[in-house]
Amino acid sequence: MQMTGDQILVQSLKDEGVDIMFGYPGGVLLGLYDALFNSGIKHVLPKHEQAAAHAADGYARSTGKVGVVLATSGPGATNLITGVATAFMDSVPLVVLTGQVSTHMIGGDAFQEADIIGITRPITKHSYLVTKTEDIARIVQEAFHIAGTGRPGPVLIDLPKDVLTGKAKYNRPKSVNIRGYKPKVEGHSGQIKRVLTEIKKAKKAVIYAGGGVILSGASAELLKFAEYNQIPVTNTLLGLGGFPADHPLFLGMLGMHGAYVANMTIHESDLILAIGARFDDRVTGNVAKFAPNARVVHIDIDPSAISKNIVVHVPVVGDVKGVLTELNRLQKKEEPVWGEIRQSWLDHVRRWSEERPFSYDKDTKQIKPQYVIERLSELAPKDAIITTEVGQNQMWTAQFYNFTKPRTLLSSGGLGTMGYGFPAAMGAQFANPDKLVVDIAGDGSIQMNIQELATIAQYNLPVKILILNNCFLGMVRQWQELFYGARYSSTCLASNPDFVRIAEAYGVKGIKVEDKKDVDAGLIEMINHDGPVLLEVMVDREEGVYPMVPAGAASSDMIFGPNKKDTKKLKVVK
Ligand SMILES: Cc1ncc(C[n+]2csc(CCOP(=O)(O)OP(=O)(O)O)c2C)c(N)n1
Repeated sequence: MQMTGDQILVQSLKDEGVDIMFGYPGGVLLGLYDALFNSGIKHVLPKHEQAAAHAADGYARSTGKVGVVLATSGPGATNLITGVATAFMDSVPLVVLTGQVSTHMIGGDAFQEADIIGITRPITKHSYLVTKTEDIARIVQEAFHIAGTGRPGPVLIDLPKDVLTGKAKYNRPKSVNIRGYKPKVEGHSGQIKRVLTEIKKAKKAVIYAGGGVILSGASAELLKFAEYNQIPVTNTLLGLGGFPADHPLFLGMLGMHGAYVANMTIHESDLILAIGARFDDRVTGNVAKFAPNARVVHIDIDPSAISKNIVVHVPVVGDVKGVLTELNRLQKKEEPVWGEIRQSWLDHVRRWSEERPFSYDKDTKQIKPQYVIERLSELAPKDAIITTEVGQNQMWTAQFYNFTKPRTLLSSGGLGTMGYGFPAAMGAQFANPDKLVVDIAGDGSIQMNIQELATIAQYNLPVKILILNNCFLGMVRQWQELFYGARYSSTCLASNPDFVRIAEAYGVKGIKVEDKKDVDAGLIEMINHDGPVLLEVMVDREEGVYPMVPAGAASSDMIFGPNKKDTKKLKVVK
């Protein structure tokens, strides 16, 4: 039976098990939108394509499934770029569908034409320009396979108008076979044995676990491995939740705003076991000074990540879950070797954590943002999903929220995209209708996609937005305070709107808290309300994120904030 390209596309998505997608229509997609109508696939209409991409990303990160986003040719497609780049940097599986002008018009500066394949080449794992209607089913199948296997990432399919309106038979191959694409899943057994030798030799080992642990579903294996060897564990931002924050071996996040104990442990270690992590510069600081005495084992599915930023002594290319399972299996036969040496290292490490834990002034009358996050962490259920924006709000969340389960923190790590958290929370809420989903936001970043209040109101999606309002682009203000003589150039948000009234204008419940004693009540009201809520908390404008490794310093060279600041208040500059 002949079908139109539009119908083939919809059938292909159904055959991939797609039940929800996020998109925005336009001229070249009219037929496709008609085919989607009554297709059984839920189509969510955010109010900006960037938000559609982040929503698909939030759906993917919270479930491990491939997220799907659709935009029209030209401006629709280019509006996706920040979302695609965000997903690419954090290895999130997406299939990105874009409309394109008809094949004979491509390259002719047609109305709403953009070379989206060219524009997105550096930020996609792979891309397809479909030139024949009969190829659609195969390409969709391949795209899902590529997006979700190996190191996951976004795959783009550009769909010209005539390919969508053309007719062909539905022809979906029985299996996927892509020449040149065979991700290496199993680690080399010789290399795996070398890891065990390194562990036996080490006196001061540390595990540095990244988002790869969560992506491969290896949290249980990591826990077993760490416990068996009694090796302390530090997480990257994207790794948080991959190891339980309440575990005695857990050191907290490492890096620029990481825990003192985590950075000192890495710095003094003689063996780093990097698992599903990529030695990002926010983690290493000055690479020349990073962990000067350590041998480095790196377990990662992506061969190109090995020795990219740091010289690796023992690489193991493979899926983290498989490699850890094999390490655990081999170790079962052996007697643990840690003994006294391991114990004395752990004691040493513990001293660092007692010396300088994350802290803030608890006695002040002002509302400290860290306090709000601590209270949320205590009041929210353990399986709540937290998304963040970017800036101080993100770092305080990483420091003060106790993530004990994988896929409970969704945050833009690699690209650091302000405006990510709210739409990502929408995607996560659609995927997890029964869970509490909270976006922890700054007053700056929430305004980057604030129009999505309309979307959560429309679908009565119970997303909660918690704005930590410090009347500044806080993270940038902090750098200006520290390194630019407190000259606050263009970081004061004097024109902030009345967020509660904005929420209400969209039909969303708004709550404002200005007094420390009302924080708990505000949070509880937010959590218990069964629809969408925006909670604005007025926090100390001058609070900083500490410790901090200044740019270019060694990760052991942290600066610490004053325990108490004088009470002089920052003025809002009109
Ligand atoms: C799209 C985008 N633009 C600019 C930046 C640079 N940037 C990083 S943090 C930050 C300030 C964020 O302010 P706010 O959202 O109020 O959060 P706070 O730091 O106060 O918690 C800026 C401008 C960014 N990360 N992303």
